[in-house]
Amino acid sequence: QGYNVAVVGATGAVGEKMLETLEKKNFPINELHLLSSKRSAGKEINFKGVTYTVKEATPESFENIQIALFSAGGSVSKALAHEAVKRGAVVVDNTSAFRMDPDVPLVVPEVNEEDIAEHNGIIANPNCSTIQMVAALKPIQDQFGLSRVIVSTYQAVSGAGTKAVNELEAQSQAFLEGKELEPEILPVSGEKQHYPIAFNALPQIDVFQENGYTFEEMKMINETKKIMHDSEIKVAATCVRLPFFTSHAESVYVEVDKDNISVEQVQEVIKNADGVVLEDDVTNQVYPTPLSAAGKPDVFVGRVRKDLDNSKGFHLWVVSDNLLKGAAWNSVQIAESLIKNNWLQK
Ligand code: 11C
Repeated sequence: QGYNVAVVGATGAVGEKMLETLEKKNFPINELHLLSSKRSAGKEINFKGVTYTVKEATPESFENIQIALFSAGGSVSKALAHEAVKRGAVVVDNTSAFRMDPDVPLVVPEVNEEDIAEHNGIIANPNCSTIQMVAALKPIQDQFGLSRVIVSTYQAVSGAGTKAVNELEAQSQAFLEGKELEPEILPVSGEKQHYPIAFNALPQIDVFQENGYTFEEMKMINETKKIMHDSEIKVAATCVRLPFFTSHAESVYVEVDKDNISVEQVQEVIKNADGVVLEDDVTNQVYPTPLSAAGKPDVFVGRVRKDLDNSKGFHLWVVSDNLLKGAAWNSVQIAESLIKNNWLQK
């Protein structure tokens, strides 16, 4: 049996990975509808040897659609997700539009798959940097309890979209040729001030909030508490953009509840967790990097070590492909879970 599936934002960086993931997982598709904003409509995309013309997404596009994967920006989701639900579709939304809505489950299947059952038509896919962190934290929370998380991120430019990828490429070339850099996109498209990303590090991802944190940092803080079902966990984040294309890396400090936990015990629970791969052998210089994780669907963890001052404190290095587990792969996993558990119909 196949399902009628719509991919909204099919021409974007995540949309492309969604199609790759649907193909790779041999997702049961009856009809595939590729949708986008007016600007990208008319483009042609090949899926499993068939050429599809991308159509402009309108409310009527969702007639007879059972599963709609949205990744065309928050404004498109706000305008059309409820229209899709009204017409009988279940929406998996990869934008920040509904993530903190109490009526919308926010899901990383390895962490809180059961929340999908509570959906009222929309399930939100968390922010990429949150997804990989909570996947690594869940086995630690389950086994040892978790009271505090302090994360610093090292994020790829693809998180900011195709224009940011192109900007890094062009600036790198210009820099090596000794030319002047003319930043136009990063740190945030549409902001007043832009800075070069090539050979640089930008401590701003998304816009600043009144409390001095960026929206990306607040997403990591608020989404972590919601997904892990614990509003008491203390979370702080500093999010930084670096000049590489794929995968986000994170230095994560955690404090567990239990006493006398060893590094080996933490490594063991991470090793046994679904969707998480332990790559941690410093004697042989084994640890994940953005390049080694790119193109793979898992979350990779290395450099597990004990804090030198706090006996309940541990440091981890967490890396994952931001467009796969951070976006497309997680969305398709949610869609698979809807089917497997009979959660499509309410
Ligand atoms: C970045 N994490 O790397 C962002 C991209 O809320 O889904 C994902 C934005 C989001 O810029």
